[in-house]
Amino acid sequence: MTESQLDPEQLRAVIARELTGARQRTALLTDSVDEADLVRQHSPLMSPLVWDLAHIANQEELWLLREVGGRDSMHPEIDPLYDAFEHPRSERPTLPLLPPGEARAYGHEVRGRVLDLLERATFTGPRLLGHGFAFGMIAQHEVQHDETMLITHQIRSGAPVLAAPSPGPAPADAFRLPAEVLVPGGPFTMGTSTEPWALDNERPAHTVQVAPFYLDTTPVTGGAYTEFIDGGGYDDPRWWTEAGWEHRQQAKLTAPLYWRRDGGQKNGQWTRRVFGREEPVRPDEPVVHVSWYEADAYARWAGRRLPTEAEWEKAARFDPATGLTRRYPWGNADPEASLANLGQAFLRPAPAGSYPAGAAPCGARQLVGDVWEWTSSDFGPYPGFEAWPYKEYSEVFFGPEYKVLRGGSFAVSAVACRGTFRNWDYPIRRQIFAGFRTARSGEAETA
Ligand code: AVJ
Ligand code: FE
Repeated sequence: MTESQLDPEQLRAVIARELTGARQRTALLTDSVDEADLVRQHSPLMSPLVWDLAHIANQEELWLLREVGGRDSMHPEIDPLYDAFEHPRSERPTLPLLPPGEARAYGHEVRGRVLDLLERATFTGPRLLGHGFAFGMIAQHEVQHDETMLITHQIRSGAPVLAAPSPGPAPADAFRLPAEVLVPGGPFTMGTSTEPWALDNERPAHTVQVAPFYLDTTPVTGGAYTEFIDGGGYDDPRWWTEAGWEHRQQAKLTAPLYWRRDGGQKNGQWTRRVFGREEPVRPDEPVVHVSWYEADAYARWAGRRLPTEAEWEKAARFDPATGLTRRYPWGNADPEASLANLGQAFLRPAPAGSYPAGAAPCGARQLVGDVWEWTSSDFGPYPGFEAWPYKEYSEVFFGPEYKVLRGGSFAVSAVACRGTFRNWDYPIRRQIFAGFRTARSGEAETA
């Protein structure tokens, strides 16, 4: 059910549910640590959690109370503190930020007024209100910061504070899956002009030609990645791009972030730290916390390459039986627990081959959820792109310095998850919940 098929009362209920769900997740992430932990900067790459907390409230106030509701700023003096473009993350701990209690109170007050506004909203008139877009954008913004805060939780040292069950074992058929699947060549419709809450960079829908290619059925696993490490992959410049090799040398990369060898021994067991707990690397789980450079090197070592963004989306959305592009790998239905690992239900990706009900028509599994997947593509606008409602969401990031990630991770909430959703980051970044799968070009079809 997309937001465009709802009457105003149904839409109001969906918005209230999404805003409330986002706030529950925010509360879980910020109530689980003490005040000192909230104001501490756990890494120069991340804001203190208390900054995210007030920034969520400030964006909600800016877009819903001021832009939509026509109100004045509640606290003009703090607005610049929570503008992501005024202060880089590394600087944020030095700012006179609202202390935790005040940040929570601010969020609570904004939310109360937003729910009042929602009661009266008609979803007509200004473009921002159509299909409740501004509300949807703000729910998505909050859960995006929930993922950011979960990254901070993974970085932080100290006793574990988050707990979640582990996903079950992969279904028996996972062991019989072919290593790769064929995606047929030809045109398909990429992006969207109809998904009401899609963000500007996902628009508009446009036709793209994709040559036939093979794609890994599942994301690359920790076990496969260990073979790359043990096979000397980090020590052989043949597998790396020039920039990648330079970075590997300078950053002294030897394994994914958070991995280490048990007892520091050469042939010891690989372990990794997961939200404060050290555990053996699980060979059947998608590898996570690798940079684009590492993913790209692995692919070359394996005699393959990363998929382009268009290839990824065609694999995930194109249905050869109808020639239509669908919302998700499994069809047009919204995500739910049996289809994909989303929403921080587990604090880890599920074993490779899980979620058979969520498979794409080509047979690939786990394209949505589990781990963000690096693609070979730079982040750029689709033909006909229009920045809306603000340039700082995506337009200012377009360019070759950012690589696109697709599919969402276990830390993405369903409201911010679509077959068209685009994420981006620098190729050196690995604190994000990123993995990858590999591809190879198929034979051109002869008539
Ligand atoms: C889409 C994840 C790259 O975190 O920088 C949050 C999302 N934009 N607030 C980011 C976002 C503004 C964005 N990413
Ligand atoms: Fe933000």
